[in-house]
Amino acid sequence: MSNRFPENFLFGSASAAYQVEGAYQEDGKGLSIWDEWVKLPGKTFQGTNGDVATDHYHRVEEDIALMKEMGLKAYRFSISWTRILPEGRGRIERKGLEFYHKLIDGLLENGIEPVVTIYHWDLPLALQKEYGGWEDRKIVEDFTAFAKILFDEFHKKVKYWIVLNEPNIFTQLGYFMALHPPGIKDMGMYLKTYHHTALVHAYVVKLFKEKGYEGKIGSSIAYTPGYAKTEDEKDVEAQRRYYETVNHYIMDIYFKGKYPSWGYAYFNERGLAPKILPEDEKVLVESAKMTDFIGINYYQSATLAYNGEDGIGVSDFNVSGEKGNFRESGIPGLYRQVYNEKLKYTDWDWAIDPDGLRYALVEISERFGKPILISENGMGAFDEVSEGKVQDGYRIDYIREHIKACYDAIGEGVDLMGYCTWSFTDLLSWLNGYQKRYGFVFVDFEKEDLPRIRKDSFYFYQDVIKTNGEN
Ligand code: BGP
Repeated sequence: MSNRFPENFLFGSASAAYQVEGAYQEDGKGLSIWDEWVKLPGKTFQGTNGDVATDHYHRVEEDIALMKEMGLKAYRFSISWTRILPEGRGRIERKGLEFYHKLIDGLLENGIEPVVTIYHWDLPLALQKEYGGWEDRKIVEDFTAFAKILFDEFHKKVKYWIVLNEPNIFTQLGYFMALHPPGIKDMGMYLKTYHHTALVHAYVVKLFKEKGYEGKIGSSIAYTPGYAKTEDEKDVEAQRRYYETVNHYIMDIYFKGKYPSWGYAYFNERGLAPKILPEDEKVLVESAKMTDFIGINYYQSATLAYNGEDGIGVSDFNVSGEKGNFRESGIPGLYRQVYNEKLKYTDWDWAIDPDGLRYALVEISERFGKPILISENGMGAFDEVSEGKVQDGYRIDYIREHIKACYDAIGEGVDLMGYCTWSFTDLLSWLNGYQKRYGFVFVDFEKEDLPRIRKDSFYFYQDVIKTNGEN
C-alpha cells in the first residue's frame, strides 16, 4: 500500500456494549432483550453469552491504554440503554452515565475521537414485554427520550453520533429469520419493524438538528452490494430485484425518505408492505436531508442468480465455522444468492471481496450524495496463540486490501470520513460465540483474568495510522 489519506481521516475501530462490557447486572443496569435471549435453550452458539464478555466495563482504562498505544484516531462504541434507563424509560441511573463519561473522557484525553452508537441491539426488556418493542410505534417516543438524555449529557464531548446500528439486520434476524430476539418468522413483521426503525432514525435526527446540538449524525446500515452471476437477462433481473427489495429498500427510506417504488409495490401486492402514514412521509423526507452521513458496515458482497417462484428460500447460517459448506439462500420469485468462484471465503462462508467495498462506496455516494463513514469492516477467524504471538497475516491482508479499496473510492470522488474496523479487541459474536475473532487484540476467554495479547495485525494497523495509510 502506498497511499495517503486526508489529514483528518478517522482510522478507527469499533465495538458494541453487549459484545464487550459484561457487568450485565451491575450498578443498577436493567435487563435487555439479549440478557434474556441468551439464557433460553439453543438460542446462542453453545450457550455463550455476554454476562462477562471481555469485562470491558471493569477494564476500560486498560483497553484505552491499548488504543492509545496503537494510535487509534477514533473508537466507535455503543451505549447500553438499560445502564442509563433500567426500565427503558423514566428513572435515570447516574452510575450508567458515569461509566460512559469515564470512557469518553479517557478517549479524549488520549486523542481518540469517540463515535457513539445510540443503539446496537440491546433493547430494554421492559419495553419488549410492555408493547413488543420495535413492533409498536410507541418505540419512537421512548427512543427519542433516551437519545435526548444522551445528547444533553454528552453533546459537548461527542461529535459523531450513529442513531442505529444495522437496523436491517436486527429486524431481519429478529422478525424474519428468528435468530435474534424476539425470534419471530414473519416477513410482514420484519418490514413493519424496519419501517419503525426508519421513523426512529428520522425523529432522532430531527431532534438533534432542531435543538442545535453540534456534531454529525447518521445511522449505520449493513450493506452488501450484489453482482449478477452471469450476463443472462434472468440473472441481471435477479440483481435488479435484489436492489429494489434489499439495498435500495433499506437505504432509500433512511437517506431519501422514500421506499423504491418497485420494491414497495412488490411487498404491497403481497400484503407485506408497512403502512406509511402521511406524517411519516414528511418526517422521513425532512430528516433524510438533515442526516449528515451514511454509516456503512461492509463485510462481503453477494452474487445473485435467477430464483423461480418455487425456488430456494432462506437457509441456516454457518455458525460453527466449518468451512466449505456454502449454502445458497434466496427469496422465491426474487433472487438466489450463489457461490462466486472468483472470490475467497472466510471459514463462516463470507465472501472476501475488497473491490466490493469500492464498488459499494461509489454506488452509495452516487445515489445519495452524502459523506460516508465505514463503521465496520473486518474478518472473523479462528486465531491461535503460539509462543505468545497471534500471527494473523490473513487479517492483515484483508484489512490492507479494504483500506486500498477506500483509497481508490476516494479517488473516484467518494467523500469518505473514516474507516472503523470490526473490532478492537476480540468480543462476543451474536450468533457464533467467542470462537469467531475479529480483534487486533486477542482476549484469552479460557482464562479467568481474560488477558489481552496484541496480534500481528495490531502492529500493522498501528503503522497504517502512523503513516496515514502510507504503509
Ligand atoms: C455486524 C454487527 C456487529 C458484529 C459484526 C460481525 O452485523 O453490527 O455487532 O457482530 O456484524 O458479525 P458476526 O459476529 O456475526 O461475525
